Order: sequence, then C-alpha cells, then structure tokens
Amino acid sequence: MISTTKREKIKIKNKPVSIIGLGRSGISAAKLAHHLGAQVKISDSSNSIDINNNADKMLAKGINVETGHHSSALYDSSLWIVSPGIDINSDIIEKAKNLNIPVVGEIEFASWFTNSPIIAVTGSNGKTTTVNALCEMCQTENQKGVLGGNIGTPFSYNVLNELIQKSQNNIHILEISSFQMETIIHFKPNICVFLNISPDHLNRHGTLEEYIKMKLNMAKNLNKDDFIVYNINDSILKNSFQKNPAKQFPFGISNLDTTFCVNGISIKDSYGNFLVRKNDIAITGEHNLMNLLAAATAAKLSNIPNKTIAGIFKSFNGVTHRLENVLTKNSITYINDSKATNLDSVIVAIKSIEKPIVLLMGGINKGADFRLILPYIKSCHVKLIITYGKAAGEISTALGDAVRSIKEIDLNSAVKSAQSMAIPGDAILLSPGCASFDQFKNFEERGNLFKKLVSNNHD
Ligand code: UMA
Ligand code: ADP
Repeated sequence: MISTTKREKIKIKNKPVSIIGLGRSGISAAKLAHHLGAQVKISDSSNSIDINNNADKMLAKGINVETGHHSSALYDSSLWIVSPGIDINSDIIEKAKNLNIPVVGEIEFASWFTNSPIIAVTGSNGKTTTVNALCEMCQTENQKGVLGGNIGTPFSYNVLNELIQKSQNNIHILEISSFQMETIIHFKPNICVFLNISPDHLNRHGTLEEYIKMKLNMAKNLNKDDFIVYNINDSILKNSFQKNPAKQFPFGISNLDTTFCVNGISIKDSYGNFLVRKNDIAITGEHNLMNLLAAATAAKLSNIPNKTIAGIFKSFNGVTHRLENVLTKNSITYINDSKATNLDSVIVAIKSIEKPIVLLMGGINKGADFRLILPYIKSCHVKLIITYGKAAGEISTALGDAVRSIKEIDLNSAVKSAQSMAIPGDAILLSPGCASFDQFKNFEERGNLFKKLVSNNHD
C-alpha cells in the first residue's frame, strides 16, 4: 500500500533560481518556482516566434526572462532547473556544475513540493498507453490519478495546481523519459514501473549502456517501503533490480509468479480470483496486454479494487497515433502508428497486422541500426516499404534487396505512392521508426497529416 511521502528538497524561497529552456517544462517550472517565492530568471537560447511568445507570457506574470542567448547572470544562482531537451553534457551545464550550482531537471524539482504518492512509468515503448490506462484505474472515490511528465503536461504544472487547490487525495502518475532521469538527485517515486528496454535515443545518450543506466536511475532512491513493477519477460529488466531494496512485483504473460496471471482464456489475480476474459479486453495486441498488466499491478499496489481494474481492461481503447485504425476504403486499411519512433515499436506493429503491409518509414534517425528490422520484415507480411524524409536513403540502404522499397521526398508523396501500389486486402501502415522533426513539429502533427491525406484522397 502506498502513502504520502515527505520528499527532500533544496530551499528556494527568496533565492535566485535559473531556469534553462522556455518550452513546456521550463514555463511550468518557472511558474512553480515563482509561486514558491524564488527569484526566477528563465532563459532560452532560441529567438523563435514561439519562444518569444512564451517569453511575453512569463513577463506578464512578473517573471524575469531572456531569449536568444544565455547571459552570464544565470550563473549567479542557487539552483539551475534544466529542460529535458537540453543535453546534460552541454557547455552551459558543465560551467554551472563547475561553479558548484546544483543542476536538476524539472521532474526532480517538482517532486520536492508534493507529498502525494508518485507512480513513475518508464520504458522504451508503451509508456503513454500504460499511464493513460493506469490513470483511468486510479480514479476512485478516495483517490484521483493525475497524469503528467513526458506525456506533455509537466509535473510542475500538476504540483502547482495541487498546491493552489490544496488537493489531498492525488496520486501522481508520471510518464518518465530517459532524458528526465539524467537530472535527478532525490527523486523518489513510491512505485516505479519498468515496461521494457530496447535501443532508443542513442543519438543523445551515445551508448545503449548509458541509455539503460538513465532508465534504471528512476529507481535509484527507492527504499524497502517502495515498489518496483517490472517486465519479467524483458531480458534486461529481469536482472536489473537484484540489489534494489524496494519490494518487487514482476508482470508478464507466461509467468505464474506475478500479481496477475494470464491463464488460457482469462486473467486472474495471484489468489486465483477471476479478473477478466481475454476476449473482453478492448485493445488488441500482446504488447498492449503487457501494458495493461503493468498498469494493473501498479493499481493493485495502490489499493485499487479488482473490479475497477477489470472495468478499465474492458473499456480502455488505447491512445491516438498508436496503431490507430484510421479507415478502410476500397478494401485497403489505413493505420496510423506515428508514435512508433523506434524500431521495436515498428516490429510490434508489423507483427500485429495480419494483412499484406505497405509500410511507410522515415524522418530523423535517432541512432537506430535499421538492419535490425530485416528478420521481422521477412517473417511478417511486409510487401513494400516506402521511405521518406531525412532517413530515407539510410533506411533503403539498410533494407538492401530484402524487400521491395521506394524512396520518396516527404509523407505526402509517400502516401500517394503507397496508394498507387496497394491492392484490396492490403494495409497501409505509417510506422516511421524515426523522430518527426525533419518535416513536422512533433509526431502528432505527422499522424494528423497522414490521417488528413488518406481521408482527403478518398473523398
Ligand atoms: N535550449 C536552450 N539552451 C540549450 C538547448 C536548448 O535554451 O542549450 C532550449 C530550446 O530552445 C528549447 C528548450 O530549451 O526551447 C528545450 O525544451 P524541451 O525540448 O525540453 O521541451 P519542453 O517543451 O520543455 O518539453 C519537455 C519534453 N521534451 C523533451 O524531452 C525533448 C517533452 O517530451 C515533455 O512532454 C515536456 O517536457 C513536459 O514534461 C517530448 C519528447 O519528445 C514529448 N520526449 C521524448 C520522447 O518522448 O521520445 C523524450
Ligand atoms: P511511449 O510513450 O513509450 O512512446 P506509446 O504507448 O506512446 O509508448 O507507444 C509508442 C509506440 O510503441 C506505438 O507505436 C505503440 O504501438 C508501440 N507500443 C506500445 N506498447 C508497446 C510495448 N509494450 N512494446 C513495444 N511497443 C509498444
């Protein structure tokens, strides 16, 4: 059972605090620090219209702000709060550390000001799906799940609301990225959920070892009163927590030593109580069953009744841009999996589709070796790959002649090309395996364009 926790903090009242990055996390951290009486200065090296608009909003709140550079005044500070998008090895951070200024991330900072329980969820894939399902499970008469973190609503935003509203019964459910765990000191969730580990963000972390280290950092401050929920079917995770004092609760599909067991056609808890029939689960795919089992295990540890958990298994439909069925027209099915930004998620996608697949891949490579998908392309139903964007050439080269492939400039031409090649019975799948930033603001914009293109082309 989890309960409120007093968390360690660095005092900030009346102290100069520098916040680096005027994106979502910087803005929310600045508002929280300002509310708590710190002398805030927020700075962003960019001079873009968006950043200057954000700067105007900060000025209107009486918060000191600069854009287009990082001034030397930032180093006259008791604390630096940095956005997750800023590389921890950058010169400005090195300099702040050399001046003995504590440098923390926005997640660490926000955690200082809440005593509410925290459930933190990380993994290479499935975080957003899992936190959404978990948050729905955590809405009860006595508890209110509050969703934040990498999902887009900064933790600082939720903590500031909690302070203003004096909310007593929150459970913070945080989606946590590897970037966010580079900058923690005391961050101590009550429950840490680890979904899976596969290569991702290697362009930022350099090596797989460093990426894994950052993910596992999330559990580094746990003690015997805390809990780790981990995927026992994951070869890295199953051996990662032997030395951690927290109580450990594995989840998995083919294991009986778990809080919930998948038993033929049904799922039961460890006492043999029936939870739900597999056929009654709303979302499809073994990977989503794993996500639900992870959420259910964390919910159970938070005292959520089986009945509530079972209800979410039956009603939770997944999240847009994740293997989202857009439409079927002329017997061709269109699937938007824009959030598949690494190869493991592409593999999950092609494994879960039974029809012949025309696969659209492209964008910015995050350090992946595209040859890793070759065995799956051969064993699944991929008949054609259309590559586009910055990584198009690299993907085509990696594929060689293992599968037919066509190179296009952008998503628009890739969709047109796919439509000219697909035949009734096929699925056209956008599962890019790359970040979107070469041609889009984010994966949502990419997925929305895909949906618009395929809908328009059929009007
Ligand atoms: N900047 C400087 N100086 C530098 C370098 C950068 O000022 O030396 C500025 C940039 O100009 C930019 C800001 O710092 O304005 C960086 O902001 P940010 O990229 O951290 O963006 P935020 O809007 O604060 O969003 C962050 C997360 N972004 C990243 O991790 C890259 C968001 O995750 C998260 O939703 C948000 O905080 C709220 O918690 C996004 C993401 O892409 C969705 N995450 C990655 C992923 O899911 O794969 C990890
Ligand atoms: P994240 O927040 O970790 O990126 P999402 O839930 O947004 O995870 O899903 C991202 C991509 O990964 C989607 O393409 C989705 O189909 C796929 N995916 C979801 N859960 C899993 C899982 N457990 N294992 C592998 N891939 C997954």
